[in-house]
Amino acid sequence: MTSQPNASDEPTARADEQRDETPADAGETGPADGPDAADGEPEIVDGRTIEHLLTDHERDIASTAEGTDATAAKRPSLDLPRLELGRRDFMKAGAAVGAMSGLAGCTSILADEDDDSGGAAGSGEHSVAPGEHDEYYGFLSGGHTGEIRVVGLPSMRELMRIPVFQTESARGYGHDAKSSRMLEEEGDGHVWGDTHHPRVSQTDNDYDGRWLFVNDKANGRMARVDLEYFETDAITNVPNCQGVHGACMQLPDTQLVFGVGEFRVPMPNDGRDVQSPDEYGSVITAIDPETMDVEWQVEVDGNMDNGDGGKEGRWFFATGYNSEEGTTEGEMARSDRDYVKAFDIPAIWDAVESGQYEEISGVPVVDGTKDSPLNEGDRPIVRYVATPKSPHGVSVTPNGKYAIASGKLDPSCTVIDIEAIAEVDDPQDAIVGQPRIGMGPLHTAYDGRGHAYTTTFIDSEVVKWDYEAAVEAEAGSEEPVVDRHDVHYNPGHLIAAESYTASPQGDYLVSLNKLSKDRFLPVGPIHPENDQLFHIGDDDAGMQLVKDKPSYPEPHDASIVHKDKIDPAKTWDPDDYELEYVAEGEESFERVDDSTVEIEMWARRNEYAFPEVTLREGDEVRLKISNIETTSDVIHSIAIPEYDINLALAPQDTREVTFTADQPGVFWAYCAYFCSALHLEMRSRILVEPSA
Ligand code: CUK
Ligand code: CUA
Repeated sequence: MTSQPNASDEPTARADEQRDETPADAGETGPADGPDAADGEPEIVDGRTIEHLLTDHERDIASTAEGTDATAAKRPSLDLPRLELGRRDFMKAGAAVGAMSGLAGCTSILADEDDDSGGAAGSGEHSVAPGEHDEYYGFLSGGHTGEIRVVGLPSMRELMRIPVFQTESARGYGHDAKSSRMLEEEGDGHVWGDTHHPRVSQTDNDYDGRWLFVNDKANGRMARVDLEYFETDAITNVPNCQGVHGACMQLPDTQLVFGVGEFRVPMPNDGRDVQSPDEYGSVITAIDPETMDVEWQVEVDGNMDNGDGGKEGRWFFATGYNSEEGTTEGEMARSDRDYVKAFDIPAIWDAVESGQYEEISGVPVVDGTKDSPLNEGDRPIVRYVATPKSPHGVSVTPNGKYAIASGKLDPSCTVIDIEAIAEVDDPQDAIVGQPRIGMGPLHTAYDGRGHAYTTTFIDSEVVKWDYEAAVEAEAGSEEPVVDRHDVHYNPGHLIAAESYTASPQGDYLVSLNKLSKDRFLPVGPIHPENDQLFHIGDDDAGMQLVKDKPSYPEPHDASIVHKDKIDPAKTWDPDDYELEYVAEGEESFERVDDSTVEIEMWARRNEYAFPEVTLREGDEVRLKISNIETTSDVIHSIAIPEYDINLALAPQDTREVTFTADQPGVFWAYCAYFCSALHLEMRSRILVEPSA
């Protein structure tokens, strides 16, 4: 996959070349051979098959990467018949030329020349002046940084980061006793996570601003962030599954939080069945949002992927790939259809309550595989709806009528009638629409006016379509599409303001693009991603690209919540934590025994209660400290060098840490938050006397 698109190639020649790369060949040749090794019978490419486009797409990524050297940057454009291509357009050209080989239409891709892609600066109407506040909170996952990022919309200014699965010294997360205990006990000491899907709790199908839940795809956990303090307050280690990928809730009132298990593994994964992939399983997990306890799990066939809850509380949908239950890429992408699974939540509860489960790792696991007795009869617990092909995103329309799944390896989205799911004998009859969206559809968001917006990874577009029109139209029709807009480049998720509620705001949408290529100043070989803001409030004007925001790798999904629905604390309320506040005059230093010391102290501008602390080598020290400031934004910390400690202390907050003073010497504990003119003087001398 090293060849650059050849300027002299006719589009038709390229198309022939692609036809040689049949899906079957791609599966058999293996990664080392690359696409050129395929020499099977030419196959007429069916419009619904895109393996050749994927191959082409990979090649274009390679060639564009080559184009980032200085020489290539000077090359203004590359001539192809009918197409004037700059470097930026390579990706699209690959997709468009490929598309021409397989499809009659798709002229819109070629025609859409004016794509507003001009600059990174925001347009005036959608900017936020210095000192003014944004309209929305955007909560973006941080992917393999393990965190949540908070941005304001429409400015796209990053406001805060919330560490979830990783330690973060600036917030003292993983430094103080409570957060380290949480990371230790619910993560077996893992130091990172992979957050994908941040979902904000709802009451009556609207954001209540209480919590945000987010998955850990790496180490199979679900976390809860308290949105009063913007702080992770609970983590649950989910048994019987390797990665929790999709995350969503039972609505309308966040009765349960669901984690969708992705990788199939033995259950429990304790060394049994390692050589028997047939025995591996994949589960969804239901978690109580208050206690964060795992209530039950349901095992299914195949891999699962993303999930979304219906608005009325009965159904929960998960997409899946690998219904083949293969273990290699070739095996996983063989079938033309995989399943959207519709979970009947009350029926699952019935099974749990009547003891129809197997307890694995202390959790009731209900059998939801296709052959399960619980899927016979007139109230199956899981209905398997076959959709093309490796469906990825699934999201329920704001009115609760449809679940829409994106084809990923098929250009269509599948519209499933949620009410019909309960009524039809054959789950396939619940499919009421299958519009053709574009190449590589991944995720869908809503504006509340009947439009769906779907990202197409390969076409690099956001496609706006009318989902009722899709129900009326023939399967495979492009007619429901009302607008399409380039993004830069290769989008994964997109999210519209309050799209996951029953009443989206309909004004803004963010496309989370995986590749930024030459969109920003170069910063070395790892590029930022590109989050692009669209104004979608004017259906006549169409989607307007308003802003580019480079993003540290790598946000997947986001939730956008109106500012009036979040009520963050300005200072801590000592009633909200377990530790007792240490007021001025209550400071104490107590030697409990020969090797144990307990210190309770406070911090304020520009001092600690104790300017000096004397310890003995080997002392176990329990240090509790309160920030006794009442003024908001006056934050202190206590950093203790050599002991890897930095406690961040917001006003009225109290934190605790235990460490062993095993290093004799003098250590200046200091405040790491620049808090006042005398900040540099804010310190305490810690003397650790050698043990004779
Ligand atoms: S997934 Cu990342 S682009 Cu984890 Cu929701 Cu689709
Ligand atoms: Cu307190 Cu700097």
